Amino acid sequence: MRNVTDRNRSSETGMKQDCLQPSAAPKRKTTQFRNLLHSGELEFVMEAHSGLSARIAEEAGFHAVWASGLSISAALGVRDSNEASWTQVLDIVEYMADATTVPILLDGDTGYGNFNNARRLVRKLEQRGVAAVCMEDKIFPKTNSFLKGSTQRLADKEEFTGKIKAAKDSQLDSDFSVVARLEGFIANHSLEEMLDRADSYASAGADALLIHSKQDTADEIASFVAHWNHECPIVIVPTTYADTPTSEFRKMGISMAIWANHSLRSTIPAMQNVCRQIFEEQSIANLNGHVAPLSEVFRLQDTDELAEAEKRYLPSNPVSHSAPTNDLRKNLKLVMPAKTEPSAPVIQAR
Ligand code: SPV
Ligand code: MG
Repeated sequence: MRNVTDRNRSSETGMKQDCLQPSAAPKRKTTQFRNLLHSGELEFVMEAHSGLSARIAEEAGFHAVWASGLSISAALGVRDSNEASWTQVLDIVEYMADATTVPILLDGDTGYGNFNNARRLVRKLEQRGVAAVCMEDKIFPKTNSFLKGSTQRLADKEEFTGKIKAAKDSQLDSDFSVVARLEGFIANHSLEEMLDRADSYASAGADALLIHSKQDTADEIASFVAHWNHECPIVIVPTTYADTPTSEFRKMGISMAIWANHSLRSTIPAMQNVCRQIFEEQSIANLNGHVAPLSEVFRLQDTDELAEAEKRYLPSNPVSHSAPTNDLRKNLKLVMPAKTEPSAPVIQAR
């Protein structure tokens, strides 16, 4: 089912509006993401939490971006406990999609409610050019999987299965992907239960399964894949087992590894150091290359594109409306509004 016309979808494909040629049309972002899931290679996906960080991830070479719930909430100054509303997250992820040509996989937490909220989320993500969503089998409001001492309550298996099915049934673009994330290992459930849930979610139409683990080795992941005999691609988040060589993941047949929070974490010492230094020195004279030059900020904002567009779309001799030229003044008369109207004079052309 593909009832969305490509003509209206330039923001989704990352195509510039002026190069819409069918033969040269790049794949839709949803298709790009699906192709990554099924590339037969181990693909790496980089975290981002803003338009800027998403663009930087793409420039580094990543073919897809993880819109991390932890990072987005941290950047907003709130906790990873659904304190940011789902529409606030949607607004951020829209900036990220606009700033990139690679697909975005949104960390959609639990889908922000029940099946109904999840399917509305899918429709809104499609409208905003997001290629895929990941939803985890926990209870709303969720807490971060690595938060020590937090209770990680799993959703009922049937309820979450229905949520995945509703999400899949509601997508308009057949290549939009729904990744079902299993938190069973995080919540200390057994491998048997993980396999049972995985089976149920895959049967409901999940396009991939994210198997999460908080161990410092990849043993749980290895035990799961050793018993998992479905085609459904496996996604992992090797934050705590960062020392496991990626060659191990390849041997296990993992499809995608997400570097889930490292862009956000890199900004924290950078901001702390520069703030401390400026505060202590009461000066910005000695930053010595610790901050990007303004030219780099402008480049990342694609300021040149606006300058080019101004040449195309603005009149070559612009007339200022706030300060009419003397020539123009001759053709204008000053009209004073009636007493009941706003007090500012209105300039009216003859
Ligand atoms: C996130 O990045 O928000 C995630 C991954 O959900 S983790 O924090 O590792 O649970
Ligand atoms: Mg998260």
